[in-house]
Amino acid sequence: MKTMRNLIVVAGLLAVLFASAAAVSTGAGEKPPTVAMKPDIVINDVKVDRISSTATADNVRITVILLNANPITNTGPFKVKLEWNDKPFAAFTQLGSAGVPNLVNDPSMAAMSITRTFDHTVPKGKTFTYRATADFMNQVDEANESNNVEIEAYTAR
Ligand SMILES: [Ca+2]
Ligand SMILES: [Ca+2]
Repeated sequence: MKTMRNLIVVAGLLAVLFASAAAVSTGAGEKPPTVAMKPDIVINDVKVDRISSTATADNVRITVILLNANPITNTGPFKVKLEWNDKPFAAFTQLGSAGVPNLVNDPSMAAMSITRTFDHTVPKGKTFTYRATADFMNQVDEANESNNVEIEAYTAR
């Protein structure tokens, strides 16, 4: 009995599928259906600039510049995080995260990037490495998920 009901449900779904396929193919003269392109969040640059300094440390501002590399796509909301460590191969500690509401790539508009900044203090004589990761919560399904991390080091002298 249950199997019969499942069969009826499957048949119904197939009928809907065929109906929508027919609706697409009757669009004579229209453009062929295009596959929706996925967006691609890219970290364009990570910069570390000294904004002030004391006898013992530099106060730095880390600037993360984000782009969407794929034309005619939107990312929707996602987050970027910034982490740091104070020696090579040491574990990273999260400094902060920031939200981005949307990254549009519209070729008819000027190139659009979004910048997020984080402030930190580096003791004199230390080299800190900063690692930015875009979409670290995997909110956006992208054409390329392997280009979302960028690293930049800073030495306080
Ligand atoms: Ca990406
Ligand atoms: Ca992603």
